[in-house]
Amino acid sequence: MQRPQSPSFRSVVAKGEIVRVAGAHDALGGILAEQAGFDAVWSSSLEVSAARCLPDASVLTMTEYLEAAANMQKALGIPVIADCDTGYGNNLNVVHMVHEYEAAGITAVCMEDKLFPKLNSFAGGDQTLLSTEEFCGKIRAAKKAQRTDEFFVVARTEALINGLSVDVALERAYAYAEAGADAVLIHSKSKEKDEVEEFLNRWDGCRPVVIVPTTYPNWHIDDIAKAGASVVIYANQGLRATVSSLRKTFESIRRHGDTTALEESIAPVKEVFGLQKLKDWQALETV
Ligand code: SPV
Ligand code: MG
Repeated sequence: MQRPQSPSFRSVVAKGEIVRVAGAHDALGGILAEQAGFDAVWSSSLEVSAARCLPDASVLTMTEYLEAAANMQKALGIPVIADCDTGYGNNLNVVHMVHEYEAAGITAVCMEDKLFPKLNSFAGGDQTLLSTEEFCGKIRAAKKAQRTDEFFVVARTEALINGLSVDVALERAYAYAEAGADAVLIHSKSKEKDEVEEFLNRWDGCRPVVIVPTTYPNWHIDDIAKAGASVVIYANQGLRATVSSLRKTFESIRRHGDTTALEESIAPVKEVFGLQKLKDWQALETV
Protein backbone atom coordinates (compact mmCIF):
# COMPACT_ATOMS: atom_id res chain seq x y z
CA MET A 1 0.00 0.00 0.00
CA GLN A 2 1.39 3.34 -1.01
CA ARG A 3 0.63 6.81 0.14
CA PRO A 4 -1.49 8.96 -2.16
CA GLN A 5 0.47 10.87 -4.74
CA SER A 6 -0.40 14.46 -5.52
CA PRO A 7 0.19 16.47 -8.66
CA SER A 8 2.15 19.68 -8.09
CA PHE A 9 0.24 22.86 -7.46
CA ARG A 10 1.89 24.30 -10.58
CA SER A 11 0.40 21.55 -12.74
CA VAL A 12 -3.05 22.15 -11.28
CA VAL A 13 -2.83 25.89 -12.06
CA ALA A 14 -1.52 25.09 -15.56
CA LYS A 15 -4.80 23.36 -16.45
CA GLY A 16 -6.18 26.86 -16.94
CA GLU A 17 -9.43 26.34 -15.06
CA ILE A 18 -10.17 28.21 -11.87
CA VAL A 19 -8.49 26.41 -8.96
CA ARG A 20 -10.73 25.85 -5.92
CA VAL A 21 -8.83 25.65 -2.65
CA ALA A 22 -10.12 24.87 0.85
CA GLY A 23 -8.39 25.82 4.09
CA ALA A 24 -7.54 23.10 6.58
CA HIS A 25 -5.31 22.44 9.55
CA ASP A 26 -4.98 18.68 9.50
CA ALA A 27 -5.18 15.70 7.18
CA LEU A 28 -8.78 14.97 8.14
CA GLY A 29 -9.95 18.41 7.05
CA GLY A 30 -7.77 18.12 3.96
CA ILE A 31 -9.22 14.80 2.88
CA LEU A 32 -12.78 16.00 3.38
CA ALA A 33 -11.94 18.93 1.07
CA GLU A 34 -10.46 16.53 -1.47
CA GLN A 35 -13.52 14.29 -1.32
CA ALA A 36 -15.75 17.34 -1.82
CA GLY A 37 -13.92 18.02 -5.08
CA PHE A 38 -11.50 20.80 -4.16
CA ASP A 39 -8.37 21.06 -6.30
CA ALA A 40 -5.93 21.97 -3.52
CA VAL A 41 -5.72 22.55 0.23
CA TRP A 42 -4.55 25.73 1.95
CA SER A 43 -2.55 24.97 5.08
CA SER A 44 -3.90 28.04 6.80
CA SER A 45 -1.88 29.81 9.48
CA LEU A 46 -5.15 30.87 11.09
CA GLU A 47 -6.41 27.28 11.19
CA VAL A 48 -3.16 25.67 12.27
CA SER A 49 -2.71 28.13 15.14
CA ALA A 50 -6.41 28.05 16.10
CA ALA A 51 -6.24 24.26 16.27
CA ARG A 52 -3.84 24.79 19.15
CA CYS A 53 -5.84 27.66 20.64
CA LEU A 54 -2.99 30.03 19.84
CA PRO A 55 -3.23 33.33 17.98
CA ASP A 56 -2.30 33.66 14.32
CA ALA A 57 0.53 35.99 15.26
CA SER A 58 3.80 34.25 14.31
CA VAL A 59 3.68 32.44 17.65
CA LEU A 60 4.10 28.93 16.28
CA THR A 61 7.47 28.20 14.70
CA MET A 62 8.19 27.32 11.08
CA THR A 63 8.75 23.70 12.14
CA GLU A 64 5.30 23.52 13.67
CA TYR A 65 3.61 24.98 10.58
CA LEU A 66 5.66 22.69 8.36
CA GLU A 67 4.64 19.62 10.33
CA ALA A 68 0.98 20.53 9.92
CA ALA A 69 1.33 21.14 6.17
CA ALA A 70 3.40 18.00 5.61
CA ASN A 71 0.93 15.84 7.55
CA MET A 72 -1.80 17.10 5.24
CA GLN A 73 0.22 16.54 2.07
CA LYS A 74 1.12 12.96 3.08
CA ALA A 75 -2.57 12.04 3.23
CA LEU A 76 -3.77 13.82 0.10
CA GLY A 77 -3.95 13.28 -3.63
CA ILE A 78 -4.25 17.04 -4.18
CA PRO A 79 -1.52 19.61 -3.54
CA VAL A 80 -1.13 21.67 -0.38
CA ILE A 81 -0.36 25.37 -0.62
CA ALA A 82 1.41 26.25 2.59
CA ASP A 83 0.56 29.60 4.13
CA CYS A 84 4.04 30.59 5.29
CA ASP A 85 3.13 34.01 6.69
CA THR A 86 6.12 36.34 6.26
CA GLY A 87 8.54 33.50 5.53
CA TYR A 88 9.31 33.35 9.27
CA GLY A 89 11.85 36.18 9.32
CA ASN A 90 14.31 37.63 6.84
CA ASN A 91 15.84 36.32 3.58
CA LEU A 92 17.80 33.67 5.45
CA ASN A 93 14.69 32.32 7.13
CA VAL A 94 12.93 32.31 3.76
CA VAL A 95 15.67 30.21 2.18
CA HIS A 96 15.56 27.73 5.06
CA MET A 97 11.77 27.65 4.75
CA VAL A 98 11.89 26.82 1.01
CA HIS A 99 14.52 24.12 1.55
CA GLU A 100 12.47 22.48 4.28
CA TYR A 101 9.05 22.73 2.63
CA GLU A 102 10.31 21.50 -0.72
CA ALA A 103 12.12 18.60 0.95
CA ALA A 104 8.88 17.71 2.74
CA GLY A 105 7.03 17.36 -0.56
CA ILE A 106 5.12 20.64 -0.45
CA THR A 107 4.93 22.12 -3.97
CA ALA A 108 3.63 25.62 -3.22
CA VAL A 109 4.19 28.21 -0.52
CA CYS A 110 2.70 31.64 0.04
CA MET A 111 4.54 34.57 1.64
CA GLU A 112 3.00 37.89 2.61
CA ASP A 113 4.54 41.36 2.65
CA LYS A 114 3.98 42.20 6.32
CA LEU A 115 6.57 42.66 9.03
CA PHE A 116 7.60 39.66 11.13
CA PRO A 117 5.99 38.93 13.58
CA LYS A 118 2.73 39.32 11.75
CA LEU A 119 -0.85 39.41 12.97
CA ASN A 120 -3.86 37.85 11.24
CA SER A 121 -5.25 40.17 8.56
CA PHE A 122 -8.69 40.43 10.19
CA ALA A 123 -7.39 41.01 13.72
CA GLY A 124 -6.87 44.75 13.34
CA GLY A 125 -3.70 45.76 15.16
CA ASP A 126 -0.47 46.48 13.38
CA GLN A 127 -0.58 45.48 9.71
CA THR A 128 2.57 47.38 8.67
CA LEU A 129 4.13 46.29 5.41
CA LEU A 130 7.73 45.50 4.67
CA SER A 131 9.22 47.78 2.00
CA THR A 132 8.57 46.62 -1.54
CA GLU A 133 12.29 46.20 -2.18
CA GLU A 134 12.84 44.09 0.94
CA PHE A 135 9.91 41.83 0.08
CA CYS A 136 11.19 41.47 -3.49
CA GLY A 137 14.46 40.33 -1.92
CA LYS A 138 12.56 37.61 -0.05
CA ILE A 139 10.92 36.47 -3.28
CA ARG A 140 14.26 36.39 -5.09
CA ALA A 141 15.79 34.45 -2.19
CA ALA A 142 12.89 31.96 -2.24
CA LYS A 143 13.11 31.40 -6.01
CA LYS A 144 16.88 30.89 -5.86
CA ALA A 145 16.49 28.38 -3.03
CA GLN A 146 14.08 26.00 -4.75
CA ARG A 147 15.56 22.80 -6.15
CA THR A 148 12.96 21.93 -8.79
CA ASP A 149 11.23 24.05 -11.43
CA GLU A 150 7.92 22.73 -10.10
CA PHE A 151 8.12 24.61 -6.80
CA PHE A 152 5.65 27.51 -6.76
CA VAL A 153 5.91 30.73 -4.78
CA VAL A 154 2.83 32.87 -4.21
CA ALA A 155 3.54 36.48 -3.23
CA ARG A 156 0.74 37.99 -1.18
CA THR A 157 0.23 41.68 -0.78
CA GLU A 158 -1.47 42.99 2.31
CA ALA A 159 -1.63 46.54 0.93
CA LEU A 160 -5.44 46.67 1.08
CA ILE A 161 -5.44 45.06 4.55
CA ASN A 162 -3.14 47.91 5.63
CA GLY A 163 -5.65 50.46 4.29
CA LEU A 164 -3.58 51.36 1.24
CA SER A 165 -5.03 51.88 -2.23
CA VAL A 166 -5.55 49.52 -5.14
CA ASP A 167 -2.83 51.56 -6.91
CA VAL A 168 -0.32 50.59 -4.23
CA ALA A 169 -1.50 46.96 -4.26
CA LEU A 170 -0.97 46.82 -8.03
CA GLU A 171 2.42 48.50 -7.81
CA ARG A 172 3.55 45.96 -5.26
CA ALA A 173 2.06 42.99 -7.11
CA TYR A 174 3.84 43.95 -10.35
CA ALA A 175 7.11 44.33 -8.45
CA TYR A 176 6.60 40.87 -6.91
CA ALA A 177 5.93 39.35 -10.33
CA GLU A 178 9.07 41.04 -11.64
CA ALA A 179 11.04 39.59 -8.69
CA GLY A 180 10.01 36.10 -9.78
CA ALA A 181 6.79 35.25 -7.92
CA ASP A 182 4.79 32.55 -9.68
CA ALA A 183 1.45 34.09 -8.65
CA VAL A 184 0.22 37.04 -6.64
CA LEU A 185 -2.40 36.99 -3.91
CA ILE A 186 -4.49 40.07 -3.31
CA HIS A 187 -6.09 40.04 0.14
CA SER A 188 -8.89 42.31 1.29
CA LYS A 189 -11.02 42.72 4.40
CA SER A 190 -13.68 44.76 2.62
CA LYS A 191 -17.28 43.58 2.89
CA GLU A 192 -17.60 44.25 -0.83
CA LYS A 193 -15.69 42.63 -3.67
CA ASP A 194 -15.13 46.02 -5.33
CA GLU A 195 -11.47 46.65 -4.55
CA VAL A 196 -10.44 43.10 -5.46
CA GLU A 197 -12.53 43.34 -8.61
CA GLU A 198 -10.81 46.62 -9.50
CA PHE A 199 -7.42 45.00 -8.89
CA LEU A 200 -8.36 42.15 -11.25
CA ASN A 201 -9.69 44.57 -13.89
CA ARG A 202 -6.44 46.49 -13.89
CA TRP A 203 -4.12 43.45 -13.68
CA ASP A 204 -2.38 42.68 -16.96
CA GLY A 205 -2.46 38.91 -16.49
CA CYS A 206 1.32 38.47 -16.31
CA ARG A 207 0.82 36.07 -13.38
CA PRO A 208 -2.16 34.15 -11.99
CA VAL A 209 -4.04 36.00 -9.25
CA VAL A 210 -5.18 34.31 -6.04
CA ILE A 211 -8.06 35.69 -3.98
CA VAL A 212 -9.50 34.87 -0.54
CA PRO A 213 -13.21 35.77 -0.45
CA THR A 214 -13.79 35.60 3.31
CA THR A 215 -15.37 39.00 4.01
CA TYR A 216 -17.09 39.26 0.62
CA PRO A 217 -18.76 35.84 0.56
CA ASN A 218 -21.45 36.45 -2.04
CA TRP A 219 -19.21 36.31 -5.11
CA HIS A 220 -19.99 33.17 -7.08
CA ILE A 221 -16.97 31.24 -8.29
CA ASP A 222 -18.09 31.49 -11.94
CA ASP A 223 -18.17 35.28 -11.64
CA ILE A 224 -14.79 35.27 -9.86
CA ALA A 225 -13.38 33.32 -12.80
CA LYS A 226 -14.94 35.77 -15.25
CA ALA A 227 -13.38 38.63 -13.28
CA GLY A 228 -9.97 37.11 -13.97
CA ALA A 229 -8.87 35.35 -10.76
CA SER A 230 -7.12 31.99 -11.24
CA VAL A 231 -7.21 30.59 -7.70
CA VAL A 232 -9.86 30.99 -4.98
CA ILE A 233 -9.05 30.09 -1.39
CA TYR A 234 -11.92 29.40 1.02
CA ALA A 235 -9.46 29.85 3.84
CA ASN A 236 -11.31 29.28 7.09
CA GLN A 237 -14.89 28.13 6.42
CA GLY A 238 -13.95 24.57 7.42
CA LEU A 239 -12.54 25.73 10.75
CA ARG A 240 -15.60 27.86 11.43
CA ALA A 241 -17.90 24.94 10.56
CA THR A 242 -15.93 22.74 12.95
CA VAL A 243 -16.35 25.25 15.78
CA SER A 244 -20.11 25.52 15.22
CA SER A 245 -20.59 21.79 14.80
CA LEU A 246 -18.57 20.73 17.85
CA ARG A 247 -20.22 23.40 19.98
CA LYS A 248 -23.71 22.22 18.96
CA THR A 249 -22.80 18.57 19.48
CA PHE A 250 -21.26 18.96 22.92
CA GLU A 251 -24.07 21.25 24.09
CA SER A 252 -26.65 18.71 22.90
CA ILE A 253 -25.03 15.89 24.88
CA ARG A 254 -24.94 18.03 28.01
CA ARG A 255 -28.55 19.16 27.51
CA HIS A 256 -30.12 15.79 26.70
CA GLY A 257 -27.97 13.51 28.82
CA ASP A 258 -27.75 11.04 25.93
CA THR A 259 -26.80 11.15 22.26
CA THR A 260 -30.02 9.92 20.61
CA ALA A 261 -30.89 13.34 19.21
CA LEU A 262 -27.48 13.56 17.61
CA GLU A 263 -27.11 10.21 15.92
CA GLU A 264 -28.78 11.35 12.70
CA SER A 265 -26.52 14.34 12.30
CA ILE A 266 -23.11 12.95 13.21
CA ALA A 267 -21.01 10.72 10.96
CA PRO A 268 -21.16 7.01 11.82
CA VAL A 269 -17.96 5.44 13.13
CA LYS A 270 -17.86 3.42 9.89
CA GLU A 271 -17.35 6.64 7.97
CA VAL A 272 -14.42 7.51 10.20
CA PHE A 273 -12.93 4.07 9.47
CA GLY A 274 -13.31 4.87 5.77
CA LEU A 275 -11.35 8.09 6.14
CA GLN A 276 -8.66 6.11 7.94
CA LYS A 277 -8.61 3.54 5.11
CA LEU A 278 -8.89 0.94 7.84
CA LYS A 279 -9.75 -1.90 5.44
CA ASP A 280 -6.58 -1.31 3.40
CA TRP A 281 -4.51 -1.34 6.57
CA GLN A 282 -6.17 -4.49 7.88
CA ALA A 283 -5.55 -6.22 4.55
CA LEU A 284 -1.82 -5.77 5.17
CA GLU A 285 -1.95 -8.34 7.93
CA THR A 286 -2.25 -11.10 5.34
CA VAL A 287 -0.16 -9.94 2.36
C1 SPV B 1 -5.09 32.14 6.69
O1 SPV B 1 -6.04 31.40 6.43
O2 SPV B 1 -4.29 31.93 7.60
C2 SPV B 1 -4.87 33.35 5.90
C3 SPV B 1 -6.03 34.02 5.33
O3 SPV B 1 -3.75 33.80 5.81
S1 SPV B 1 -6.56 35.16 6.52
O4 SPV B 1 -6.85 34.50 7.74
O5 SPV B 1 -7.71 35.79 5.91
O6 SPV B 1 -5.50 36.15 6.70
MG1 MG C 1 -2.48 33.07 7.28
